[in-house]
Amino acid sequence: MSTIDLSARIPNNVNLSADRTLQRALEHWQPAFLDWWKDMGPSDFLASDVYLRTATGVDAAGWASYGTVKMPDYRWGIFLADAEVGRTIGFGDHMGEAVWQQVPGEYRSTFRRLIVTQGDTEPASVEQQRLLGHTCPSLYDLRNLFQVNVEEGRHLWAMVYLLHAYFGRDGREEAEELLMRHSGDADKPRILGTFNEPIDDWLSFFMFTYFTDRDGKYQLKSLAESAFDPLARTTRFMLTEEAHHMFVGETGIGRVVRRALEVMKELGSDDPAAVRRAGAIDLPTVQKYMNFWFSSALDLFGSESSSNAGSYFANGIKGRPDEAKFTDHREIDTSYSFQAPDGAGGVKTEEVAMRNAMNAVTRNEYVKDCEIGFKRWNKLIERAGFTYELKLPSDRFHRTIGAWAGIGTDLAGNPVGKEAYAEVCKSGLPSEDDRRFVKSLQQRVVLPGKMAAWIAPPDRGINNLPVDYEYVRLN
Ligand code: BYC
Repeated sequence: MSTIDLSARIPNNVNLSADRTLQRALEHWQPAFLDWWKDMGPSDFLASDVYLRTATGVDAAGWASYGTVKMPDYRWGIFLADAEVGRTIGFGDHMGEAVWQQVPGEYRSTFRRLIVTQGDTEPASVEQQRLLGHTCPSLYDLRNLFQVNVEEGRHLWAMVYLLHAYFGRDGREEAEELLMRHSGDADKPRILGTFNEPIDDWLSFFMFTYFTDRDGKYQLKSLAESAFDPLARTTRFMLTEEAHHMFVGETGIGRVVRRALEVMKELGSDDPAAVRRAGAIDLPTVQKYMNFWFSSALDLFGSESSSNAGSYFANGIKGRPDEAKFTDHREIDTSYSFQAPDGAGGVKTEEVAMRNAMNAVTRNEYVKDCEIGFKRWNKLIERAGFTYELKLPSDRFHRTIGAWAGIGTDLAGNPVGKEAYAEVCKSGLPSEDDRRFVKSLQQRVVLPGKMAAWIAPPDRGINNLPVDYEYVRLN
């Protein structure tokens, strides 16, 4: 591929047409990415025409250009949010110094590792979701799935850009590796646990986009504070796209709840078995999926007490989400206390240096953000005249990372014995039977405007188009 083709093909604001080194790296990587997309991306929809949003610039007009495109022809671009003139480091030991336009040698391997970890999640999620298209509940949802997928692809490009532009040969090698690890692969799995779980039903997809993508939002917000300016600017732009992914999750769960309520009203009963017989997903099953996906997303924040997190903060590598809203940006002699298991079935208070508690601080902000959807869904339930309440389980429940890893608790976070915990998991997490039931509903609906029986239609279509617009033409 000639270099002129390359910069025309890749919308960017990084002056790609003048950067020979970057062009050479991308000439190599771009065909490998396309091969990966064909092998590991959405299965079977390569020839479909999809109504997609493409970022062609960072301003209001450019970041959301809509049009119909076949996914392999999607123009994955490279964008950094506009530079902030005179930006200085906003936290840690380097606070007040000018931000870095190159990676300082002493932090190089740490930055590379964080960028690789972030980059790894993006293609992982596309791989996890690759079979979902076959069971889409509507063309509207199919289009949203593909929009999320192509944008995760673009987020991979964003991290690969940083690896290529700032990390030389080892960056190029890491970029290749990002296409070699695969979700759930026994030999070369994705780096973070959750990203190796398949997502093979749409309820899980909505949970993933609500809970897991929101972890993405908070990690990106923390990286957007980084002293390494290209990383900060790249992640700031990624956040504009991330909002749609969480919209898909929040409205998806809301539509499942709405459909359950319609059926409950028709039946005049909230009996879960009757709701299921009528082809909708009962609210207790929705709650169990929430318990599973929330606990799994919490693990993505790392441990409450983490010397890694402490040194990221001290060195200006990764801050807190919306760092400016905190009062102390150095946190030198401050501490953070949290509740941990005491090893004897009870709870004790632990105190750690605030710097080492940054994972917990970020996670707390995430949990607050998760609660917003619950208010909306519970309002739907209340308005429909039912008394059920959907709620977040305790952040101690069902954990595999951090202070509560492997400790049995009830849904409210009280430590319980082994047998009682097995009972809580049985009633509080999706059982084989629940999963079978949800899967039994997954049937492809592709008539424009039609919805599967287990989900209500959305309130409105995409970009002011009607809900019954043919968002995907299946060629
Ligand atoms: N799985 O000190 P600790 C997204 C490792 S999602 C496996 O407690 P630390 C997206 C850890 O690496 C956002 N390993 O934690 C969403 C460390 O290993 P070493 C992705 C784990 O290092 C949907 C050891 O355990 N972005 O964008 O402070 C769709 C001790 O760790 C896990 C990022 O994650 C785990 N869950 O923080 C698409 C941002 N947790 O050093 C996309 C970049 C911990 O002992 N990553 N470990 O060998 C980070 O900032 C950090 O790596 C973490 C962990 C927050 C993940």
